[in-house]
Amino acid sequence: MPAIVLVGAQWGDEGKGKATDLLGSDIDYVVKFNGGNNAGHTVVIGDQKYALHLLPSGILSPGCTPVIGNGVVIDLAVLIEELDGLEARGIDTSLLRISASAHLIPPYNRVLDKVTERFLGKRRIGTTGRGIGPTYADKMSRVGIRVQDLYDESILRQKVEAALDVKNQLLLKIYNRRAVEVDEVMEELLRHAERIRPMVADTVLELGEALDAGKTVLFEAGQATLLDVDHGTYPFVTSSNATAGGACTGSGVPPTRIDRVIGVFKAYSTRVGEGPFPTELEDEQGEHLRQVGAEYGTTTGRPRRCGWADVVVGRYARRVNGLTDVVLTKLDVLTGLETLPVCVGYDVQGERFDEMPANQSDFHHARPIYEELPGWTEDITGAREFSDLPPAAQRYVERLEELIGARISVIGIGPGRDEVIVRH
Ligand code: 2SA
Ligand code: GDP
Ligand code: MG
Repeated sequence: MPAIVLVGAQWGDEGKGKATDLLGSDIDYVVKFNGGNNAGHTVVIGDQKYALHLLPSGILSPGCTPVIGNGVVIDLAVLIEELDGLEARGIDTSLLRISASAHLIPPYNRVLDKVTERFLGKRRIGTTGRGIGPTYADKMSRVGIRVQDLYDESILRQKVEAALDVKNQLLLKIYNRRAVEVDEVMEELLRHAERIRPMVADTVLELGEALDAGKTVLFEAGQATLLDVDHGTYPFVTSSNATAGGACTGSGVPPTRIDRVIGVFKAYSTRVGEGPFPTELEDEQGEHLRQVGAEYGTTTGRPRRCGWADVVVGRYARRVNGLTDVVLTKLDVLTGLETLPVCVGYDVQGERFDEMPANQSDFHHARPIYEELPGWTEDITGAREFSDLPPAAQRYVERLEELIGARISVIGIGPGRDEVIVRH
């Protein structure tokens, strides 16, 4: 299986980091193709817990080459901090490759992200405040700063000056903030330029050659299907393509080379930030899922909104991403609940929707139609075969599989690397 894409099938934090780590030993290259340090992937190996933001989770697998693709936006200081943190814990980061075409998050975009949110007030998106949206906006407006610009100071200065012409107007006149100086931006951008220079590469060529040589490449998405700027719950989305198509544009590997697309689906639903969430539980049941599932943002520490599983979302993710199989995570969190409602459709002001409404207003008004499945009380964290699971847990998995329409090939039953059931 030379090229595999791994995506989030809901609103993120499904456990993509752990799923990537599980595949780690079979993977030669792992590519982050979208987003930046808004992502947070937690991987637990033995008694060690790693939180990754800018680096793909495959960096934890010895011998696997991590790649930051052209579709990523990079905050250099965060990247260096993450690299140093991993090195200090004995993780080899020397193989890292960084696309010369990836965009950099300049300091003014961090400021703009935060002040825009404040300005929006109750219409805010609930961003992570890392400057992600403004940096992708600059990319599309063709005023972005790329990794390769670091190595030609005069070009870099011209680009920073051009960007600041507009940004300072915004900061001064609209947001009543101080103007940013060209020199302070130059200093921040250039501070780590030499340190990363040996890692900067033509990653399109390197990945193409790796695939030609029969190597296995895993593309690891940040965020998820419903946070995708085109296919998510716009405008309550992130600013990149987090769906499988993004793996191609964000890495330069063409669609004809992708062999398999794995969707990671949590056994219930969570969302951080604002936006519609039909199965959200704003009661003690939601609080129960948050506590048992430890549902707090890996990057910002924000409490995640929690709700029941939604297979309309799952089916939509299957369609948009072309899922070949599903990794179902956090089944253990549902242990002890008497009944498990699964959302199988929406009621939108009297009209039934079995598929994702194309119109956002309909989705905002969607009320979940539930099918209730029986729960189980047995501790399932020790299960290693599907047949070790209590019948009700097996039924829950099989029903989700039926309703989503893709095979559930792996089941997570705890955060640890070995707390997993692989179905053959
Ligand atoms: P942004 O910062 O522009 O990407 O925010 C736009 C929306 O995208 C959501 N978003 C996320 N949702 C879930 N998990 C994310 N990563 C972190 C984690 C989040 C955290 O792993 O927990 O720590 O808070 C992530 N990144 C972006 C965001 O909430 C907005 O709704
Ligand atoms: P990602 O953004 O999709 O990589 O997910 P996060 O790392 O932000 O959030 C998933 C959380 O769930 C992490 O803390 C994982 O350690 C944890 N996790 C992953 N799989 C399982 C599982 O099967 N059971 C339990 N209890 N926790 C899990
Ligand atoms: Mg996360």
